[in-house]
Amino acid sequence: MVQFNLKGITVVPSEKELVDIILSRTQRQTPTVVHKGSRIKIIREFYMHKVKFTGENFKKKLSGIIDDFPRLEAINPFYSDLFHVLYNKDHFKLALAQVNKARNQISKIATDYIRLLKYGDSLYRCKCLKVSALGRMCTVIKGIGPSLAYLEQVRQHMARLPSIDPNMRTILICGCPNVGKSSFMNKITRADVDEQPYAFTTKSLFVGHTDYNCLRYQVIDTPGILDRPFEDRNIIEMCSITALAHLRSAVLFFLDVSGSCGYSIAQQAALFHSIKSLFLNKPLMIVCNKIDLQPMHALSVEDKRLVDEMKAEAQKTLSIGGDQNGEQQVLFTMSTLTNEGVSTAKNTACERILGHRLKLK
Ligand SMILES: Nc1nc2c(ncn2[C@@H]2O[C@H](COP(=O)(O)OP(=O)(O)OP(=O)(O)O)[C@@H](O)[C@H]2O)c(=O)[nH]1
Ligand SMILES: [Mg+2]
Repeated sequence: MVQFNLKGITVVPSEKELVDIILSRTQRQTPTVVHKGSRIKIIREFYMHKVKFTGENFKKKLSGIIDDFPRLEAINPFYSDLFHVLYNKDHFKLALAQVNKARNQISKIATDYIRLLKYGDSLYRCKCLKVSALGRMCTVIKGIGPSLAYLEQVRQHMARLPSIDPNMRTILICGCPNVGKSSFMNKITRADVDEQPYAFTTKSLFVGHTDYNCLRYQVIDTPGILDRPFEDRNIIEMCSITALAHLRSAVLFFLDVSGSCGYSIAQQAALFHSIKSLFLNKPLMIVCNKIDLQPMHALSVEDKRLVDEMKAEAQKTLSIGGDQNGEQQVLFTMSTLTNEGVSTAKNTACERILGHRLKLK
């Protein structure tokens, strides 16, 4: 699997910059004077060289752009899906295809005009052909202006994405919005994720690292997910879904038992059941957060039943995933405010993902 270098893509110039770069290079790096009295062969070669040189440079620059961007089929499926969620795969491929088409057109213009120049019979005629060739090349470049601008935007956005290593030991934090995912992330890593008392504070994936027993673990904080049909989910939620679907990780499903997040336990349980297929084959833990506001023993009968249902479901997922010790603890309680249960949850998650990976090996 090709490692996808998010930050290594060079700046994509605008169409104007591209034309300026290439034309000034032609001016600086090719001979500048030819005498009227020179033999016609010399004059033709003089202008042919200019056309060829300009065409090659355009082609080199465009090839550089095409090669720099990742081939979506060759990179890790997590990244190719995330790419699709964020930038739309079709739009991206179309932009690259247009750059490629421009490259071919420029190639053809260069060959055509070089052929015509072979029959140029005067300095004036040869010069006109050269001007026309370069002009047509620039027109082609102008045509791909929007594609270049789009690719540059993708590049800038990509450079700001977190560097997630899909093959590392990973702990993934998910759940409804506002349940305290980022608070937990900030407790166990040195990441500084924004935590606010409203939904969708976290708008993209965040990565931090934590150590346990001399090993390093990658912790991923995801944006909150709402319980609604797949096609209604927004880009922010889809980032979480992509991470859940592709990363081999221990999953911590956060449950706000106090309901202060704005979602009742029933709503959170509905979300759990709607995305439970994504938890298959992963060590899953249900973390009941904010027990400082709502102790577990004071839960209503109905809420208790919902939590028990989720617990049973989680245990089932574990045993389907080949985990024979079906009675593993899956329900944890925590308060990121008082620190109660924070380290237990973290340590257990680390042990589980380590054990899971060893088993897979
Ligand atoms: N009382 C109490 N409040 C908490 C606890 N954990 C988090 N909070 C508060 O809950 C609010 C939301 O916390 P965040 O960590 O931003 O929640 P989040 O799940 O990351 O939210 P999104 O990023 O919007 O999905 C903040 O105001 C926190 O102070 C807790 O254990 N007890
Ligand atoms: Mg958050």
